[in-house]
Amino acid sequence: MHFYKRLIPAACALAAALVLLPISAGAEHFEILLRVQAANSQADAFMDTTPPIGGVNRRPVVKAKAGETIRVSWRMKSAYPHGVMKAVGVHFFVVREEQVGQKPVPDPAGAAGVVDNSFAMDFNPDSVATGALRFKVTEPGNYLVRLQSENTHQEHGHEHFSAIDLVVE
Ligand SMILES: [Cu+2]
Repeated sequence: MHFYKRLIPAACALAAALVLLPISAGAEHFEILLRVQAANSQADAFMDTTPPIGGVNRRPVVKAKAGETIRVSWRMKSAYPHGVMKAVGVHFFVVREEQVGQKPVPDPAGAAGVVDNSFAMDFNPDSVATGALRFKVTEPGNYLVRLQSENTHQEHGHEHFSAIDLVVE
């Protein structure tokens, strides 16, 4: 009898997991392209999702020298044909990081932040947001350049991002 009582919660947990699975498997809500260009190095990155923290894909690395102009451009397009995604946060930032390829994302609003821009918009099925930025990094070190969605986790089960590491020597 005792044994049966334990089985019931386990069965419920399994049913919940099966219901959630199709939602998180359909990860196509946005197409993202992020490009970072330095004088002699450049890279493109595409969409990744979180969780897990820091995503799944290995990030490309761009190398630059201190004081070089770094050019960044990004494009975020709805890949969701079924309706309007309301009040999506679009957050672009550059932040110092400890190690190239690290998974934890430092807080751009904190001491590690270099650039921090964000806004919110509704994405219709054909909506596209783009941005471009030039900046200079004067301090050698490792930096994370990242564009991410916010406020979509509740509906989609994840957030979307694209990220590139910038190594300044
Ligand atoms: Cu998605």
